[in-house]
Parts: sequence; structure tokens; C-alpha cells
Amino acid sequence: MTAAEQSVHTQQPVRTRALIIGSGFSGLGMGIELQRRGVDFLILEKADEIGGTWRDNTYPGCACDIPSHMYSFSFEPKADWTHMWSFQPEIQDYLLGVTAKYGLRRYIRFNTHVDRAHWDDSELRWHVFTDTGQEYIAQFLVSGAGGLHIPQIPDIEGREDFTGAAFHSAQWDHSVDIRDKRVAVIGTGASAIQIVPEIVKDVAELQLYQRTPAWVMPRVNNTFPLWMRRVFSYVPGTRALLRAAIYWIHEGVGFAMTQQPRLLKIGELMGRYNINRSIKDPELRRKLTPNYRAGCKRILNSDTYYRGIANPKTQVITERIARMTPTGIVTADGVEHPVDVVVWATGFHVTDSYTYVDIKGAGGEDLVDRWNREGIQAHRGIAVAGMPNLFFLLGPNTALGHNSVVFMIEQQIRYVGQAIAAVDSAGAEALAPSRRAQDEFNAELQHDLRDTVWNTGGCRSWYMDEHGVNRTLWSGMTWQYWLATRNLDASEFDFLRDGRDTKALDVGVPAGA
Ligand code: N01
Repeated sequence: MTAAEQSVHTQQPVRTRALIIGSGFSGLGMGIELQRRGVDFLILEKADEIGGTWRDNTYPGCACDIPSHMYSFSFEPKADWTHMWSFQPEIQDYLLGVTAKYGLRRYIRFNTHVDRAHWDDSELRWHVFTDTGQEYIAQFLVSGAGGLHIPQIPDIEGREDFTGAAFHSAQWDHSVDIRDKRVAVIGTGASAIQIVPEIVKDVAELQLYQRTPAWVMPRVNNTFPLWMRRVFSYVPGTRALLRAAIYWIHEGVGFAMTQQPRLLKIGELMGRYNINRSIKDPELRRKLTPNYRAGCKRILNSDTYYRGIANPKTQVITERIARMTPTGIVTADGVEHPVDVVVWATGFHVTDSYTYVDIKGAGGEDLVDRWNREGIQAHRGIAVAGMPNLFFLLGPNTALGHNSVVFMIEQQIRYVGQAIAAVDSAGAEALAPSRRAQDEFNAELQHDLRDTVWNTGGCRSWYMDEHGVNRTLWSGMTWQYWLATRNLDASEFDFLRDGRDTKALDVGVPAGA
């Protein structure tokens, strides 16, 4: 009986070889890889549908800011994307299609929220528990939860007293009618700049609360004409050529971000042009112009954002939010702004997102405690010393500021597949990277990050942890990550054959401790 069959209607522990948490791009991709390798697996999904980010984010205007021909699996190309930068429904449809094609639904347990997981040193297995107390026992545990799934809502005095509707951009409440309402959008990041132009036409008044302006590049996102989609479908090589062109253009931006931040001044010229062509008021232009190097925070793209701001219904408020009242927002200058609806476009818990599940590895060591102490780090962003057979997809320092994360996910699922194969071919039960290998990898990574725009660009971003260390982004070009993960190097790992080997694990002491 496979784990998929066994786990239907059971409170008995369910055994499987591999457990995957989450069914977004990462979890689905991992499932496909394990299917291909004939490894028995289950996917535990907290929600009632697949899709992750692309299921949750349904706010008006939600789209991907990486072109779809690149923001999709290389092994599942789609020739007929309707837009260069697709909107959420089409991306979610794509993931639904992939799920159906690979028959993944039967491996997925929906409404299954993983609470905690611990490694059993003698049995060499993960014991994973959901919030309903269901236990799963697996040899391998893969987190595909990603870093952008826990909404962050600032703790503003009086927030609980506000009596109007209020929701986070990733939890858009479609039952709330915003038409002819006074709507406050808090934040001016990737989500907000897509929301603003979309809702301004409907609302009575739009208050946009900006703490830091973003660099927003002009772009045109027309639909691909039918003939072009046909060419991509029927003329061999054309779609692959487009994908390659997109890839290398984005790598070019990555080169500037990681090697030559000065080159990003060109982007700043484009950003200024984008502001100036829509905004005539010099004071408003000044407010909207960032004072840090483009790329330090995510570079955004929109042809409509500044037009939305230029709409007389929009007011950009740069005063700090001091508190909320039952009917409005009070800024630091003492002005109360009455509002009916508040949209928190305030981003996600990123560098602390790992606290979502309580993980205890070899010897009962608590991963959250370790990472709180040392900062989040993993070997090649995927595996962690002292945490046998545990893998993270889009884990520490493997998100991107310049290209498609789906590319990174593909490198990682292959690497995890290789790790499982390495355990099998060594006749072992488990592996974990040695502390030395992990420290060397991270020392080099942090060294490479020193001169990047993220560390030098003069902004404060969620890429950094509370100590100002970049724990989020990959330090180089994505092809360098491909090189770094192409072939798993078994000498970087300790292998466990039985419980006694656990004592010999190189958990070590952090460098510099
Ligand atoms: O969140 P953000 P997001 N008072 O963290 C502000 C991905 N994404 O949801 O810059 C006032 O970027 C905060 O201000 P500041 C993508 O990776 C992708 O927009 O910190 N303001 C900022 O302006 C993206 O990077 C797509 O000073 C407060 C905003 O809220 C990531 O998701 C589309 C505040 C948060 O911006 C997150 O984007 C959408 C406070 N207390 C999102 N706290 C694609 O297209 C925070 N802010 C792939």
C-alpha cells in the first residue's frame, strides 16, 4: 500500500519515504522529481487547494513581475501565455494543469497544517505532526513552504479598534465592496503598485501610505497577439529562444546588482522618466523618487502605477502612521484621515518565516533556536548541518532579486533528488552536510554579498535580518547556483547508517563562535 492510499481517513501514524510541506511551485516540482525517481511521497498542504503564493494572492491586478516564459517549469513549457507578465489566474491555472498532468492530487493531503517535526536518532526517521495531531513518519522531509507566506501586519496602536474592513494584500477579502469607499493602502512594494492602479477607478478616495518609495520601471504588458502564440506553439525553437533571451537579459541585471551596482544608474534614469511622464507636481515627484540605489530593494515594473497616483482621487501620505482610531488613521503630524477600508500591503515575515514549524534535529537540537542564535543559513541554501534528511526549497539565501525563482527551485529539487539517491547508493539511512562544508559555503556567500547592491545600496530591505546580514538572496548569477548544485558532492555530507552514527555527526560549532 502506498502512503497515498494509507493516509486516507487515518489517525494511525502514516509512513512514507518523503514528506513535502506545501504545494506551490516548490512542492509540486519536488513531487514531480520524486515521482520520476520512484520515491514514495506525500505532500502536506495547509490550504484546500494547490498553488501557494498563486493561490493566496488574489488581489486586484495581481501579476508576476518576471516574464511567464521564464517563470514556469523548464520541463513544462507553455507556449500560449497570454501576457509577457501573466496575471494570477493564468499562473494558478498553469499550476492546476501541471498538477493534473502528473496526477499529483492523490499525493496531496489538503487542510493539513504541519506544526512540528522531530528527528528520531535511533530510528533515523522524521516524525511530523499536524495541528490535528495526525502523525507522519518519513525518512526525508522537504519544506516547500517558501519565505513569502506569512503576512506581516504592523503592530500599530489602535489597529484592533478600527471598525472598518481591513485585510492583508495576500488575504484579499472579496466580500468587501470597495466601490465608492475611502480606501487606505499601506505600503508601496510589489503588491501595492499592482493594487493601486487597479482599484483607483472604483474607490471614492485612495490614501497611499508610503514609507519608502520604490524604483518602478516602465513596461508595456500587452497581450501576445494570437499569431505570436501560434509561432511559439508551432515553430520549433522560438519559445525556447524567447525563454533564453529573457533569462540572459535578467542575468544582465543580476550582473549589475552583484558585480557593478554603478550600472544600475541606468535603471534610475528609466525610473525617473517613468515618474516624470505621469507626475507633474514637483513636490509629488520628489516624494516618489527613491534616495537609494535601484535594485537595493526589488526593482518593480509598471506602466500604470504612477498614472494611478496622478489620479486626483489618490493622495500619497508620507507622514508616519502614529495610530488608528475606530474610523481612521492618525499620522505623526496629528492629522486624522477617515477611512472605510484598510489594505495592508505590508509584505511578509521573511527572515523569521522558519519559525512557522517547530523542527528538532539530531540530538533534539531546535532549529529555530540555532537560527535565532546564528542567523538562518544552510548548506547551498538547502540542507542543514545536524538536521539529517531535511531540505529547504527556496531556503536561506536562495531567493532572487533579478530572475525567476522557478529556476532556483529546479536546481534544488534536482539536488534533493541526488541527496536521496546518494543515501541509497551509500547503503545509508540519512545524510546531513558537515558543519565545515556549510560554514565554508556561507562564508564565501557572505563574502560575495559584500559588494552587491543589496548590501551597499543605501536602503533598508527585508532581505536583511535584524543584524543587517543578508539571509535571503543568492549572492551571484543564477547559472552560478546551477554550477554550485549541479552535482551533489558526497564528501560535503556525513552519512548515517544507524543510530550510533548520529554521535559522529559534524554538527560542530559555528565559525567564529
Ligand atoms: O511586500 P514588500 P510586497 N508602515 O515587503 C511597507 C513578492 N511579490 O507584498 O519599504 C508603513 O515588498 C514597506 O515599506 P518599507 C516579491 O518578491 C512578487 O509588496 O519597508 N509601511 C513596503 O513599502 C516582493 O518583493 C510579485 O519602508 C510599511 C511595503 O509595506 C514580495 O513579494 C508580486 C510598514 C511592503 O512591501 C513582497 O512584496 C507581488 C509600516 N509599519 C509580490 N511595514 C511578483 O510579481 C511595511 N511597510 C512575482
